[in-house]
Amino acid sequence: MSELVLTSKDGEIGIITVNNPPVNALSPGVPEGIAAGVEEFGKDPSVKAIVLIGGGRTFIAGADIKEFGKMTSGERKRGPGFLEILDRIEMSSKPVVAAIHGTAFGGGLETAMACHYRVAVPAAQVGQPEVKLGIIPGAAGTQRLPRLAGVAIGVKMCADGDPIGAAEALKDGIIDQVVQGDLLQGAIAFAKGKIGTAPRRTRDLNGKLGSEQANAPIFAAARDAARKKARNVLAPQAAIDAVEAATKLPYEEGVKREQELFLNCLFDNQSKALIHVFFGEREVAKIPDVPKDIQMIPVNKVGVIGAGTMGGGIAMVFANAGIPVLLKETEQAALDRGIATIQKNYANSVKRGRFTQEFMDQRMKLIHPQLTYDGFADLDMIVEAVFEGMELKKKVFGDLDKIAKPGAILASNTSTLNVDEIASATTRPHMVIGTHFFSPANVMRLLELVRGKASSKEVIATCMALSKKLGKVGVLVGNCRGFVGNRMFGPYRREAQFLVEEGATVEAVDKALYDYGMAMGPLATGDLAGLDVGWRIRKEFKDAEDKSVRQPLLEDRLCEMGRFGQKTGAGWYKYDENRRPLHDPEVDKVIEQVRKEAGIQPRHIGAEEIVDRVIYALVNEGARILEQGFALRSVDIDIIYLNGYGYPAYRGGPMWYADTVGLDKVYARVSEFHKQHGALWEPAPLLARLAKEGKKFSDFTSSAFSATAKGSNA
Ligand code: T1G
Repeated sequence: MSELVLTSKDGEIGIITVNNPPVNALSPGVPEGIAAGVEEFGKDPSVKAIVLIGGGRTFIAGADIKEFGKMTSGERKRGPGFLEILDRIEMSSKPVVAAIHGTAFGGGLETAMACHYRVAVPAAQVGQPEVKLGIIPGAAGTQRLPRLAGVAIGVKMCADGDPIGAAEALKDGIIDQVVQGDLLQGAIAFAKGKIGTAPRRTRDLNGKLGSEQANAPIFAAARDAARKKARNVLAPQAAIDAVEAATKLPYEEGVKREQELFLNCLFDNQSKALIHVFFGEREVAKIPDVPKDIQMIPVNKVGVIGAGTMGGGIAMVFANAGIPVLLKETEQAALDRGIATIQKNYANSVKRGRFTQEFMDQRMKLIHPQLTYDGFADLDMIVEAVFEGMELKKKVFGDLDKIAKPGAILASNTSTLNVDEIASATTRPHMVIGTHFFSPANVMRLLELVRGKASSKEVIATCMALSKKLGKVGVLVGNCRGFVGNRMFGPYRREAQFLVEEGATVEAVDKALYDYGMAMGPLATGDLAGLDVGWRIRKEFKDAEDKSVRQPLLEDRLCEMGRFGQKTGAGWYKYDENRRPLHDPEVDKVIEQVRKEAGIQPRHIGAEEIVDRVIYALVNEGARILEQGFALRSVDIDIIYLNGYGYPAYRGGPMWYADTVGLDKVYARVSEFHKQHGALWEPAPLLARLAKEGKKFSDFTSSAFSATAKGSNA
């Protein structure tokens, strides 16, 4: 028996233990080991029943995702042998009980459902998260789950991919018992109770499959919901088709249909992109020059300076993680406004069933509003979230330097300003770091951590780990203007404006990017965030502007008219009382005026050019950021754009997308734009080099991750 799967006996009970840390993935040798264990115990007359359990921290967390990339389309015809192995478990003449702790996900839950019974500890979770990887359950999960839990729950779990807890799984019929206390002993006791009984095979349980008439509205609603929640994404629709097949076809034929749908998804670019994202979200946590075992700074008490939109949201983030927060403002009115907004946000979540009232009350108790620095000397970390002005931020950091205890982390939520300059206002720049949250901070998953030239490795490691605890994806970036996300967003929105100046309509630009998969078009996004934010920053950096380079004209013109977007009821669009964007002829007049002044002859611009201009502007700037060392890897940029800027995950991120298109094609298109539109489109040297070498951005790792600003974007 391989070391990946161990067998042992407890009286008449045979025990099969999966031993493949960290998550007992079904790596090669694991399914085979389980099947060998069932066979061994099948032949052993002293064994009357079998328990399958996971060693370490979890039951089986699914197929080994690393193996997917190795599958060739040749395997398309054969399909993995995993199904047969599950059939052997199900056909065992002796009862097989799955004992679940941690996560029974994907192939893990499918293995458990091939067993005759399932017991779990209260904290266990079960789920079919395959759609999050752009695939569907591929080992009869879409056939066995609706047989256990019914069609509605089966289709929801397979199409959403969200896990459920043990109590809910018991209620839904997925598991048979919640074991209090020791799992293995509980499972053995349960198995003993099944000795001598006929194995209950899930494939034979057709009672919950409903009728075509009863199921039709369920599938229609599921398809509708998936179209809204996962626009343009294949897998959820395929998962629904597979569960529907379970209700219409005999078991074996349903499994065949599932296989077809599974392999279609597996060999599609969407799943490659989503698997890139899965590993990417884990890769970004690894900082090459920060040792894994470095001493972390305990963060148990935090302070937030500023109770505005960002400060209030950041306070909620810490409170939601159970960390008490001192929230400081300068004036009572501002503090009251901040607290009122926090209460409103929590109340909305309670109304939408995301939180209980009790959870809200507990969280509100963790947020302590105040007008003084009382208690700040005792805090482990302080996050400054005041108005985006250098002088004010330096004043605050100067104050904190005198108040905070020596080992406290001093963080700034600046979204554009130089972190080293902010740190220079203290005597402890090694304890200073940028923690750039995204609005609304209590919702957006991204946390851009800005490494100052002096930020210590302990501070970096602590904040990277803390971001996971806060439910965020922390990405470490260098300290250049706009860091990574906003620095790339500049060219992205610049091109959107230029396209309108050159002849495209506002709606056409936004529709092209929306159809491409962006959560919202670039111009509508500007209206949502507030056009004045960028306008004020442009005015602050006006003197540094290179006059020889073309600048977008329209948004400044709209701002001069007081059209800041949704917050003023008008920007690129005008908004009705429900904040729905409407076409505004006033904007057409502004566009016409600007074209006339700039001598631009409008022309027809198709969606393809719009997407290429806007997305390749992102990619080209991303390439500069990589070669200048302000991002460690191209995947870091991808994860930033997916979690902070509404970039579609099924396209993997802007850098992954460029790799998928092929850098030779991207470089050719960028060079074309360079000829047509001048210096702004000069191809990044890294793009040119990788294209010539036939390489990808994912082949490039920044050797010199530089914290300090250098290169053309200093
Ligand atoms: N395959 C390979 N590696 C995996 C893995 C998997 N399924 N799951 C986790 N890892 C690695 C991960 O990359 C990381 O590596 C380490 O384990 C710890 O993970 C046939 C086809 C289980 C909830 O989608 O959701 O089954 O970075 O940091 O936060 O129908 O991992 O340390 O080198 O995430 O405690 C379906 C995916 C597969 C579950 C644990 N299963 N995993 O979270 O640890 S498709 C999934 C997770 C399938 C069948 C189909 C989470 C977790 P490294 P971690 P964690």
